[in-house]
This record gives sequence, C-alpha cells and structure tokens, in this order.
Amino acid sequence: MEFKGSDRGPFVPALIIVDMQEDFCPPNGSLAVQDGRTLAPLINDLLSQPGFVTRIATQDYHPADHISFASNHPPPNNRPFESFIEMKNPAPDRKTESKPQQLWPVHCVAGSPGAEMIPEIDAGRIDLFVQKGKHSQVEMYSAFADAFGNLDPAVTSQSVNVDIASVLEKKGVTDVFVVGLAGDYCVKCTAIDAFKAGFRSWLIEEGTKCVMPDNWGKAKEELRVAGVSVIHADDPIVKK
Ligand code: VGL
Ligand code: ZN
Repeated sequence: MEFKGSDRGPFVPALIIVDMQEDFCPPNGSLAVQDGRTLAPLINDLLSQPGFVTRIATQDYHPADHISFASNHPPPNNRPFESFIEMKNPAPDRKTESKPQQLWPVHCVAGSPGAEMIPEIDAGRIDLFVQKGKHSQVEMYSAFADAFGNLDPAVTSQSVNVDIASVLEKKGVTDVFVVGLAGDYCVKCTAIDAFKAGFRSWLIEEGTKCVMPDNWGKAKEELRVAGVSVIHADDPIVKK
C-alpha cells in the first residue's frame, strides 16, 4: 500500500476490524446492526491488500454479568437502548468517579455463538484478535481503553486481553484504518483512541454501519473534532 501524498514521513498502516460478530449482525444477532453483514466483502477486500503490516480484529467479549446488560438491572430503569445506569471507574484510585452507561440487550457473551466472528470474514488473514469488555463492572467500546479512558495495564488487563497500542507501536505503525461495527459506538471510540494513542486514524465510511443510523452525522463531527479522518473506500490512501 502506498500513500499518494507527499512530505508526511513514513507510512506504516494497520487495519483494525471492529466487532464483526454474530450478535451485531442480522438475522439473529441480539444487538443486530442493520445491514451489518453486508460489510464483509469490503472488509475482505481490505484484508487482502498487501500493505498492512498487521490486521487486527476486535471482539466484544462480555461476561454474563456485564454491567451494560439491561437484564442485569432491576426495573424500571432497565430498558435496553433507553435506560442508563451510573457506572463507577474501576481504577482503585478513581473509585469516586462515575458516569452514565447506556443499557443493551445481552450480547457477545464470551464463548457464546453470538460472540463469534461472522464466518463471511476471512479470519485466516487476521493476525490478532483483541477481546474487550471482559471486566463485568465497566464498559469498553474502544479497543484501546475502557469507558473511563483507563490505560494502566493493572486496570485494563481485566477488560482486554492485549494492549493494542503497544502491539501497534512495536510494529512501527503510523496509520490506523478502522472499519466494522458499530459506527456510532465501538468503531467511533476505537478510531478516536487510535488518534489519542499517537497514530493517524482513518475511518472508512463504507466500512461501517450504525446501531442508530441517524447518529452517523453527529458521530462524524465528533470524529473530525477528535482528529480522525473519515474517508471513502475508493480514496487513494486505501488503494493498493
Ligand atoms: C457495541 C454496543 C454495545 C459496538 C458494543 O460494538 O459498537 N455497541 N457493545
Ligand atoms: Zn458490548
């Protein structure tokens, strides 16, 4: 892969495919994103491009008692998609900090069929699977950090199986390309945190779909303000 610009220094790209899992896809996913499965051909095309120094897939990977599952909370404030509960920072020195957490249907329970990658994705080309959201008491949309932005491995090692920023740094990655599900949650947060971690961050618009499609305009603005470039699949930078 080649960058068609000039004077930007080294270009060492990585691909991050976010949460292309059964529970996020029709027809049977418990948190299905409309047309989520239709992203597979474009993602496989990206996977087949030779330029990426690493190809990483993330998986939402929750314990059954995860704080984001509506059914783990008492009524009346336990309506999936609608209710929010107060979530505490799991960092020992930040326990007084809390923030509202949206509730979801049970999804992507570790080891369950819903947590599996969809078989349409060419998993043989994926170098590393990042499993996130493993800590029962905290949400983790981004593959880089939990909902409180915790980066200390002493805290995050309970939420995620690998420190993705270190993996990318060791490979000399300069640029991260992000696709997958869902554009308004895990894809957005992962792309923003990639930029925060010091990588140029590119989100390929045709490579994502939103839980709530009406959210995409607002999400794109948040991404832009946060330093992420939302680009198209046929832009020169993603062409071989
Ligand atoms: C996601 C909601 C809850 C996502 C994960 O992958 O975008 N959304 N958990
Ligand atoms: Zn989740």
